[in-house]
Amino acid sequence: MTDDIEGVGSTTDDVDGAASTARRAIVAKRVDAGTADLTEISKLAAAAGYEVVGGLSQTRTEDAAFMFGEGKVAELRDLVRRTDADAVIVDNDVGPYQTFNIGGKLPEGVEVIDRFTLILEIFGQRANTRKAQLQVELAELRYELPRAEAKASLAKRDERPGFMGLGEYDESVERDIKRQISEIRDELDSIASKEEARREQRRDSGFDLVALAGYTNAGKSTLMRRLAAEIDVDENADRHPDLDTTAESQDMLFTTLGTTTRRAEMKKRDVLLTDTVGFISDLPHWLVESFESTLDSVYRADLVLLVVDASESVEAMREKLVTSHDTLYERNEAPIVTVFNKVDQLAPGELADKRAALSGVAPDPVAVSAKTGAGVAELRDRVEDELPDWERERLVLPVSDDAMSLVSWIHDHGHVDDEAYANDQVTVDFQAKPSIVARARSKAAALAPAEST
Ligand SMILES: Nc1nc2c(ncn2[C@@H]2O[C@H](COP(=O)(O)OP(=O)(O)OP(=O)(O)O)[C@@H](O)[C@H]2O)c(=O)[nH]1
Ligand SMILES: [Mg+2]
Repeated sequence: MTDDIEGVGSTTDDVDGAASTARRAIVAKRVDAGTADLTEISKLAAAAGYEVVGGLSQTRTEDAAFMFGEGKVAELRDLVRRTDADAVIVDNDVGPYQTFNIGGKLPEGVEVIDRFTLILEIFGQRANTRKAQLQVELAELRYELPRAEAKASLAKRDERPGFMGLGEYDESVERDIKRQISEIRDELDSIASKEEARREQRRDSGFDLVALAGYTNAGKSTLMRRLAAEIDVDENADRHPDLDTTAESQDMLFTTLGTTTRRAEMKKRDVLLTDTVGFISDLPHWLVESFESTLDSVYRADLVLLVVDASESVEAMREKLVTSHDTLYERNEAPIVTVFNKVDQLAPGELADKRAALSGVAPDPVAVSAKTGAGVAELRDRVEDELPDWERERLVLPVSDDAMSLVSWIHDHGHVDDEAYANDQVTVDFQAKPSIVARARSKAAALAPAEST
């Protein structure tokens, strides 16, 4: 029996009394070979607000009717009774028929939930922007669509006296789902193009866009706060609305769902850092696609920081690195810097061993602790090194009001190395993105009499 899961308790730390209202869940998983690991599904269940009251696993081939063996399902029923659970969460791709069958063996009212439905539940609870809500709705509809299609074609085939019209009804349900999907897609597209315009606007203002990516719980949000902390103090005055999110860190999966952007000033470059939803393994493509536009900020960044939890085993790190690279390389053109986070958790020598073991998938990682701040200065330097190169330029301008506002524009959009005044002229030596340099030149040309050397 595997009723007790070590190290996985309830994470419901609500005030007295609230805990008793938490839904109680049994987690269950079947694997073909080896031993089933219930850790992740338990964490997901906790993230969705369940109190995990028991676990059950089985190593055997899939049973077509019940997913598990029938004996195991009987065991599951006993466990549900003993623990008074409200739900059974199965960490397998349970088909609708299997879900129905398992449910039939359980006490009345006990829900059978699969991994995807559970993740959708979490997303649904945390979706607090229009975009996140639309994405959750889209994922739900895409989950329902094949089920509705199957029903419609079954009903059509089975149409017989007494059931007349049912096929038509199911077909209209199917059409309705398709219509809703296309409406949501349209709305998401229009949100995405607004966001794209905003990214371009920010680039035009001289910002480099850096995105944090990586698995859920890797420490992205903690690192974001670490990198943004110093500048945040004097930035409060003119915060963009979406910079004004109190990033939170919890030892919980999918803490961050929406996208948060904050300013992180480096030595020279002005960086906007974006934190977003974490990856997780074993998601069906329809679910990943539904959340694709959330990851646009990663795919369209100037640089991606791929954060990995270095306190995990080499095997776990390797798997996550490979999956992350697959996800990123498909759509991403920006350079990627791998960040080994949580190095405060490592034993002496462990970091060197992990670096060596993972050099194939993570060639030159920066090791940091977002928690203690160790290695963060090195990371800042690395970010500046890896960002697309700036161009150098020297402009000689007449001293006039227009020229002075150009000089201050250059200060805002690039990095001024030297500014010298002589003979009614000002000479500005600066570095900036090629597009900014080009604009500064044409602005300078519009001033008369102007020279550029
Ligand atoms: N020991 C240690 N813990 C860390 C470090 N960085 C983050 N953590 C912890 O790891 C957990 C997850 O951190 P988050 O920053 O929320 O992780 P995330 O990648 O944003 O996670 P999601 O938003 O769920 O995708 C929290 O409990 C953090 O306190 C670190 O450098 N060292
Ligand atoms: Mg986060």
